[in-house]
Amino acid sequence: RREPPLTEEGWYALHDFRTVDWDAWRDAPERTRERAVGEGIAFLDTHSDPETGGTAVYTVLGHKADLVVLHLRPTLDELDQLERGFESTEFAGFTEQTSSYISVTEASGYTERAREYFEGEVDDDSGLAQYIQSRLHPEIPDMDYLSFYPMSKRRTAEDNWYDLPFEDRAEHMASHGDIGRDYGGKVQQMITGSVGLDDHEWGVTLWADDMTDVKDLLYEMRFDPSTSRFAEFGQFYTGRRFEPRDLPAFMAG
Ligand code: 76R
Repeated sequence: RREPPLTEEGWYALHDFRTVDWDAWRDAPERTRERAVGEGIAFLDTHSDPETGGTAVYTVLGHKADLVVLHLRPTLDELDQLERGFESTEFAGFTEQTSSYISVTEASGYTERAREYFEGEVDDDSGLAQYIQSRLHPEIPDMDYLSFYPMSKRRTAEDNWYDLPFEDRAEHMASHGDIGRDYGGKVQQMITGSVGLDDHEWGVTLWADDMTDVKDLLYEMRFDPSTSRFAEFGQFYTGRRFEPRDLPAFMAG
């Protein structure tokens, strides 16, 4: 029997993808539209608090969605309320939820140091503990672009991640982490686990000010065995950050 890595979970994440019914929007009376964007802004603005989670909104390029609202919160109950709270705004009446993803921030004990943390041998105010806490309770960075996709680890007869001994998986994750760290400052990532919560095993949320940095990072990872042999991907989404107060400009096209 193989041992799973120890994990610790932090905030829950909801990626709420929406398309806009542009025909209905154009046909709506001016007063309705003003009320709708007003409600949309009020909802998105009052629901951001970096202490207890965060909310950010992005336009989504391409046909898969027009918007994604990302919420991070300590409990699923809060995410449930937020999802329905948004649905009850007049603004949401002009949108349709085309996709969504439910997951929870996750740190895993693959590295030697992380194992010490999980075994309680590390001070709460040490750099390592603070680093892990920042991965579990991330502040949504003030970066312009977002990339999101769900992924799983492969389970085929030849390449089955879940059949590998712990040491082999730890080695793969170490070389994976080495690639990632080279992009420090350029690409920020949030790894959220979704086993039992959604259709894939993890959500990958990446932020950057230059999307070619994301492309370079992912391309490099594609050649690393942790990805080349063991990764299976869902759909990719590309978003651009905007402030809630710019909702009227977004809706004006
Ligand atoms: O060094 C550390 O403290 C953490 C090392 C680390 C782990 C354990 C790490 C580093 N990741 C870990 C786990 Mn990651 N990560 C991805 C993707 O598109 C692809 O090919 C893969 C999608 C990206 C882009 C990425 C980026 N990582 C994981 C796991 C869980 C595996 C498990 O538990 O079995 C997945 C699914 C996953 C996927 N990773 C990093 C990055 C980056 C940029 C880093 C370095 C970040 C840093 O050190 O701050």
